[in-house]
Amino acid sequence: MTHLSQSLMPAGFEAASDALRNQGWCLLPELLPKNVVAALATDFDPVFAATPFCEGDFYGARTRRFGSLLKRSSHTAAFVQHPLIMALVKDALGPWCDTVQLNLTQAIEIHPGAPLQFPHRDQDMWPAPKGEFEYLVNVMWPLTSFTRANGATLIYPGSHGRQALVDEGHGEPLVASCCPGTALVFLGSTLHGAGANLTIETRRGMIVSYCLGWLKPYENQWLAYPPEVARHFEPELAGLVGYRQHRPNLGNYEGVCPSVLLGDDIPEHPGAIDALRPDQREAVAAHRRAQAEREGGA
Ligand SMILES: O=C(O)CCC(=O)C(=O)O
Repeated sequence: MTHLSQSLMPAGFEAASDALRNQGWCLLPELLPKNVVAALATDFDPVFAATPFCEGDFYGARTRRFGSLLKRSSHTAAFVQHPLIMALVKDALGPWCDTVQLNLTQAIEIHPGAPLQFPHRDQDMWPAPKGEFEYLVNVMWPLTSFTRANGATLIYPGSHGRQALVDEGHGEPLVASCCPGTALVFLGSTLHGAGANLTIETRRGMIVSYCLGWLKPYENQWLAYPPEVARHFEPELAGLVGYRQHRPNLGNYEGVCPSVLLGDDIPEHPGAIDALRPDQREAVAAHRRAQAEREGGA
C-alpha cells in the first residue's frame, strides 16, 4: 500500500483531495507555468500535423489523438510527475494497490464541428465490479483555453463512486472552462466527455491517467516505452510505465523485477524470486511449517 505522510503533502492537497472525494473532480489552476505548457504544445505540433483523424464514434471523426507522450516531448514528465497530482493519485488509489502506474498519455485535438462525445466513465474499460473503490484517476491538461463553445470537457458532478451504479439522473454537466497551466482532475468513476466544438478554432488538450498497479493499462506502456527508451527515464518514471513488479510478481520479467532490463548488465538467466503480498507469504510459510512438522513426525 502507498501511504503518504500528511505533513509532507504538497500545498493544495487537502482541498483537492476533499473535492475529488466529495464531487469526483477538481480544477487546479496555475499548476505549471504557461511557457512550459507552450513548449510542450510546440513539441506536439508536428505530431498533430502528421496524425490522421480518428475513426469510430467514441473517439470521434473530428478529433485527432496520439499517445506515447513521454517520447514526444521532454516536457511531458513534468506534467506526469507533478507532485500534487502524484499525491492525489496515490491518495485515491493507494489503498487498493502497492503502486500506481501510468494508464495513458494522449494528446487530443477537438476540431470545429466535432459533436458532443458519448458521456462515459473511464473505469468501465475494465469489466469488473464497480462502486467499492477507484480504479483510475484522470488528469486533463488544456493546451489551449477550454470554453463551453470550443468543447471543454463536460463533467457530471457527484456521478462518481457508488453513484456509478445508478444508471440515470446525473443532471446537467458542468463545463470545465480552464486555461493552459490548469489541471482538471477527475476520478475514473466520474461521468464525463468532451463537449461539442462550435467554434472555428481547434481545442487541444493532453490526458494523463493513472490506474491501480495490478490492472492492464489502456495504453501498452512497455511498447510505448521499450527498455531502450525507459532506461533514460529516472527510476520513478520508469516504474510508472511498468518497470517494477506489483506483488505477487505481476509484470515480472523472467521472474524478477523488469527494471533489470534497464541496467547495463542484463542477466541472461536471472532466476525467479518470489515477490509475495504479506498474506501470501504467511500462507506459504504456514504450508511449509506444516509440511516440515509432518515430515518431522513421520
Ligand atoms: O477531450 C476531452 O475533453 C475528454 C476526452 C475523453 O474523455 C476521452 O476521449 O475519453
